[in-house]
Amino acid sequence: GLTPGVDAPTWPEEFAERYRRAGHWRGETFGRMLRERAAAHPDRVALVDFAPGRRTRTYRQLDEAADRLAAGFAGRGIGRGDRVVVQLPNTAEFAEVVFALFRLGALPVFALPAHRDTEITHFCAFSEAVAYVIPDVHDGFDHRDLTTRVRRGAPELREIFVAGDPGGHTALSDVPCDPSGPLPEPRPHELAFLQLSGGTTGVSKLIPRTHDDYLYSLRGSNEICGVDADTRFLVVLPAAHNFPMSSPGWLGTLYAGGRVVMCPKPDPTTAFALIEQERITMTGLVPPLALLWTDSAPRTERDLSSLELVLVGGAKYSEQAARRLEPALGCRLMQVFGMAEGLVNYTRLDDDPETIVTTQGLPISPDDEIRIVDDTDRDVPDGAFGHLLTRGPYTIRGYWRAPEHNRSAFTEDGFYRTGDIVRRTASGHLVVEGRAKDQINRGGEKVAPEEIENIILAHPAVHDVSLVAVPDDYLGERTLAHVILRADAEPPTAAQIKAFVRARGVAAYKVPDLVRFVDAFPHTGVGKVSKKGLRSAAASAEQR
Ligand code: J2J
Repeated sequence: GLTPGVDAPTWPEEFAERYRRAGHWRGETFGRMLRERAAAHPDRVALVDFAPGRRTRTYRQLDEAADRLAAGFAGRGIGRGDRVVVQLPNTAEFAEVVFALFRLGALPVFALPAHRDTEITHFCAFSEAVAYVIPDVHDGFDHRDLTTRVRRGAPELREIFVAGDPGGHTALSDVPCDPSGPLPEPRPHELAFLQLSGGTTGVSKLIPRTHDDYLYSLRGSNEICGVDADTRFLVVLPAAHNFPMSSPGWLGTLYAGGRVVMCPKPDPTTAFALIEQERITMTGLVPPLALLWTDSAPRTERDLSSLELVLVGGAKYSEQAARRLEPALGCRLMQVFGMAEGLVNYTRLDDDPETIVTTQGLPISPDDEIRIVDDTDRDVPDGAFGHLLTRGPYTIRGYWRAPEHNRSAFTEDGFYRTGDIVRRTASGHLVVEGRAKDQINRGGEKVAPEEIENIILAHPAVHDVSLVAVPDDYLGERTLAHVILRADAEPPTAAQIKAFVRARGVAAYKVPDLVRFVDAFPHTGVGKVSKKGLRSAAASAEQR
């Protein structure tokens, strides 16, 4: 599971060599990175969290905690290449567990705290995870309740570790740790972790990222955003998501020797208090949160003057909203258009103000290759919009164990088909115009219609269903399920359909916002094929 090329396509040697020669891939690993920072400035604070009281970790403490946990995990039989599903909220334990796994060459699979048994079972089963790490109770939900169902669906799962009260499992704090000798170190070109894709098909694909490629994206992001040892980065979004992890995020901040502050909740009241108290300089937000903060800032009593830069991305940020952020928050705005598969674009600090509010930025790297093409993969004329394809030193060449899907998600010469519709301005900045992929972007949270349609289809009264996006002032898009009922069944209410989805155990953001009962799908055209027909055709194609 550790060597790229075995479980997923990797960069051809000529590209790898080019990226090394250019100095992008420097042979660093996450484990050594933290070790070096801890040696250079052991007593500097690396991380602050509130779980629930204020706790700090110096670089030395974080490094030692990672070593201790690595030894403990090794004692429990976790080793090189093993997958471990990590589902932890914004706490110090998240960083400790992840660095411990990095040290072992075990691969964290980054689940979000919102995921429930359907998603977690899939991540554990598909990745053949040997362990699953959870909090005890988070946001009113007892994660230990998930474990029975997850275990049933994921036979390889041996260990469940709990941050907090273990309730019959193993507490992270009780992991026995007598180092049994030096641990084997992963190599820079090997896989470091599996990130989640937003998904367009029934289930999320796993994204294999290497030490070399991800560390390059951190270094590049830090340079663009001006992250250094004085940076105090507030992690507002779930720490497991690629954006707050790497753009420049908490890993970028640790790379630079700065301070990470884990925000327990994203609301302005909580976050503004922490900005004042912790003298926060930088953070990253999705557009709905940026709107909420912008609206709340003029009325706050809190001192936000330490804030220098707010990054906004994950979904389209409207120009009108973007214009209001800097005056309201008294800091700079940077737009970021990124993806867990790789490519990240930022507006630059020295871009003119119009560019910052009207574009989604430029790629990190001079070696990020961008193509904008029509439906037949031919390049469109300059300035026209089309499908964004990309290839580069931190963009994957294929998903993990998904050869069939990879054939359509990548071109033959290794460009990733982002599914985004963009155009390029004269300055090279990208503007996101829309989306060709079957995905709904609910304020930065991605919903794959097929996943939810499949759940609703299991309802006994449902004949067919189509999940679509509807515009929403706050979230950008919300989900609407068009449901065709069976003639012979007792008709359910909209609330019952939502409750049915919720009861199946999926993240709350995937439960349809609206349900509408229809006789036929409204977007009828000549020769229209039903979604159900499309799905079964796709399923039999996959089986072939
Ligand atoms: C429009 N659509 C955007 C933007 C992402 C940094 C920032 C975001 C992500 C992320 C990330 C957008 N305007 N500014 O990983 O490191 C949509 C696109 C894209 C998809 C990727 C990062 N920024 N998007 O959002 O993997 O459709 O990563 O392809 O979750 O989000 O989603 P995800």
